[in-house]
Amino acid sequence: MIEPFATQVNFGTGVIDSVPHIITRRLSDMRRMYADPHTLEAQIAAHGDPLVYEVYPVELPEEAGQILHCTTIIYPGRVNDEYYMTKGHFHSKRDCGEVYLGLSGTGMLLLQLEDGTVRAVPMTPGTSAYVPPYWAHRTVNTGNEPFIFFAAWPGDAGHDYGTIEQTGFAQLLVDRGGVPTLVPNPRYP
Ligand code: PAN
Ligand code: ZN
Repeated sequence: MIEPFATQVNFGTGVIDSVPHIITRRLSDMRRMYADPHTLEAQIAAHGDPLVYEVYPVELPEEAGQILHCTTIIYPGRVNDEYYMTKGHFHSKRDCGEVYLGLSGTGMLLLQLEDGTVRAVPMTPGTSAYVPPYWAHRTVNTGNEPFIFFAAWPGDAGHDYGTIEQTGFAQLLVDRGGVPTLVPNPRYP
């Protein structure tokens, strides 16, 4: 039995107090995620492996009935014309959805079905975005400041990163003259 508790979420920084283990993702963790691997390696060499995003997960057992929740902070940046973003995943238990709430900055939630159907949902502070069951999801920072959001999902959902890691999303979100634009992913089968 878990005692009721509350955490304090800083909407401006994304920091959740009392989170013992922060997840950090650097450019070197994103090697398979970008369409232009040469620019990615050049940026790591030139800039010493910059931070792409951080996750503050509230510590809870990953089991049915629990509601896992966290904040994610995606820093502004690009690899060539592709924005900094999360790895993206399906839930291992495909019939588990999720809710995202925008806290700070500007971004896009990309969603994809197993058949390659892609949807994009813009997010700003106050946007409550719904990830329905069966949709893979990735968030992208399309602005010039950190993009921060809160997420809550079922404790037994699990994370399947492999499927997205192998093929990527069917469409890439790229900067075209300052405008976030979806283009076909040449790597997608
Ligand atoms: C989110 C994500 C978080 C980081 O909490 O896990 O934004 O993205 P990746 O997990 O794709 O690296 C979520 O969707 N949880 O299920
Ligand atoms: Zn998820």
